[in-house]
Amino acid sequence: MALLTPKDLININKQLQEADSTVQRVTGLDIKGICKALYGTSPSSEKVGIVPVTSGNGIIGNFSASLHAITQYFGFESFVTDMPDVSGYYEAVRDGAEIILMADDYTFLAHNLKNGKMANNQPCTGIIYAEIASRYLKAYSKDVFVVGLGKVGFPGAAHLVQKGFRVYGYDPDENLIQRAVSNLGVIPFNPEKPKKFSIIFEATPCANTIPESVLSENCVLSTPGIPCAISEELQTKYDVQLVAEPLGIGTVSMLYSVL
Ligand code: NAD
Ligand code: 2YG
Ligand code: MG
Repeated sequence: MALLTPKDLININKQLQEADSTVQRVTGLDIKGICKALYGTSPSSEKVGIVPVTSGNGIIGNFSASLHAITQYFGFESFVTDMPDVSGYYEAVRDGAEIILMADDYTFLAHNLKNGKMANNQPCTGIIYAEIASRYLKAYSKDVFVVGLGKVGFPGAAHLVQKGFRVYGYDPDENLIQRAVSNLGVIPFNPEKPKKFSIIFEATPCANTIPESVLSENCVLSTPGIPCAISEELQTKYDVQLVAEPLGIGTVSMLYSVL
């Protein structure tokens, strides 16, 4: 289990602004536009209550404050409760929250108390990063390389298959490749047979997961994975369009999915 650190979340507003302008350049839509197109929903002044949770590894410095900044950035009214855990949940509902955001070490959820809809961060993150990749305006084919087929990568791969892309998948865990082949029709990527891609979606907790041989000039790499999948050197060498941000894109995907 790879947990965020306070350092990942430094300058979250700047990270979001930069990600938003990259998404706009790559797809022609900003992040809100992507969410609207993906879920067919729009916010109408829903109030979001953010509840800090102390269980397991406990509070992550900057986590609740970052969720506050992210929700405000995307135009939601929001507040962080003073108390954590059950007392914080009580406080959030008492003070008018319509959507609850909270996370322990295993689950980060959004729960809309008005319509009962609930979202999990992992599939919502995979789906939105895959959606962004799929909308690359300069893609030269329908081939997509998916690196990492775990809790974030698998739903992203499923979304790409459902959108009609030809998905090549890689994960060092052979069981996960087999699951993606039999459930989704993913084509196993063979590292011995190099192939170049203009669209790459990555979701692993490891650095340097993208081999140089798959990069084409000006390809898009859409990746929620932390640390970043590619070195600055390779990014510059191939002029890679990098969409990477630690918390906001996945969070707004969750919020739009429960509207
Ligand atoms: P997971 O453990 O379920 O899946 C990760 C997968 O990556 C595993 O199947 C693993 O075998 C595979 N992997 C490891 N090394 C690899 C390599 N070299 N090449 C290909 N695959 C490799 O984890 P997850 O829940 O899917 O999360 C993936 C990453 O996304 C983590 O870093 C997590 O912190 C991050 N994440 C980011 C956001 C965000 O908003 N940016 C949101 C959720 C998760
Ligand atoms: O309330 C708090 O401060 C903590 N209980 C939050 C714990 C979140 C743990 N989860 C993660 O670090 C992530 N893997 C999930 C967050 C999605 C963005 N990467
Ligand atoms: Mg994100």
